[in-house]
Amino acid sequence: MKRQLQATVVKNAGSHFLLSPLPAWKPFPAVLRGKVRLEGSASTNPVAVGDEVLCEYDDEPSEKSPAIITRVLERRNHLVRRSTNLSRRSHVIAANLDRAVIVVTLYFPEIKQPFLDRILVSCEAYGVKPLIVLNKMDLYGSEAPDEVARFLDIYRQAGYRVIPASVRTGEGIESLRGECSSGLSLLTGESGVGKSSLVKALDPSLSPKVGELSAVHLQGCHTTSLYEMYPLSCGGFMIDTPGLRGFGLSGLEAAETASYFPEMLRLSGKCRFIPCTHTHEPGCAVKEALERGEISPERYNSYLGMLEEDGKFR
Ligand SMILES: Nc1nc2c(ncn2[C@@H]2O[C@H](COP(=O)(O)OP(=O)(O)OP(=O)(O)O)[C@@H](O)[C@H]2O)c(=O)[nH]1
Ligand SMILES: [Mg+2]
Ligand SMILES: [Zn+2]
Repeated sequence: MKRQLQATVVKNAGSHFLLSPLPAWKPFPAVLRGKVRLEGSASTNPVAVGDEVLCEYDDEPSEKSPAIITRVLERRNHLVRRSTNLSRRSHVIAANLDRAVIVVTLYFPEIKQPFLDRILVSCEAYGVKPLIVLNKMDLYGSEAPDEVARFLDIYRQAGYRVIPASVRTGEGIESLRGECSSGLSLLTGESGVGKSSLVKALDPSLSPKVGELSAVHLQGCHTTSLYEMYPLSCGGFMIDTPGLRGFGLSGLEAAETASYFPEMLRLSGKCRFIPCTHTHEPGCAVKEALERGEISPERYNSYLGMLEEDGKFR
């Protein structure tokens, strides 16, 4: 007699998965039925961590006789990226998220602001609430406060919540725990910024693998290689992910792009010409705000970069 169960994907190891009937934490192995595999051909992975699925099993599912995933239920939201801007296929990072925690560092590794902005745009486009963690505060020393202040200014002015944090000193950990104590959170960002270290800091009983930075380039070594969810003792669930190398935006229209910059969206309708690309048009409210310093040049440049790319690859 086959039994059916609804469960959440808590680990994705390519063709093998772990499922758990959340909020209960009882992970068991599962595999995909061939048919389900084909349905999601637009993306490289039809099933992602966070997906709600239906599965069937005979007895207790085990490594030897895993449950079989028969259906992926409709997603509340999901986050997608293309591995490069030229690739047509997209990769679903995770599904059914309450928030995405984007981890960055000013140095070690050095921040790539346009990359952060692309992840933020993607969160806005896919309806996932972003939260920025500026990690490794302990390393910035006395010369960096100006740069820290500038970073906080840019993103807070744009309308984002930014938590300065340090796994070493514990700064910001309590605030982050407060944010992540319910629902499902995703940790994302470049390799080596401290995503797995943050999981450990939030709940010391957990032990995701933490890597060293490469001595030469002071960059991460891609220590985390799988998408894996952890139950936090404070109540929420957290997905640790492999460090991103690039973030190709998937299927965004040029005209939409500005609406995914909250500080530009606020001005929509105030430009003389509608639609306005906020590039060459006279009477553009966005460019006026830029001149008054109410929109940061860094964010505006990221926007221009996205438009340019969009034109190039279309
Ligand atoms: N000084 C300092 N080092 C940190 C902090 N957080 C993490 N690290 C160090 O940064 C290195 C990388 O940490 P990980 O947690 O493995 O980084 P990750 O983002 O999970 O990296 P990937 O799994 O490769 O994507 C390790 O040597 C950590 O000890 C921090 O707040 N301060
Ligand atoms: Mg990691
Ligand atoms: Zn405009």
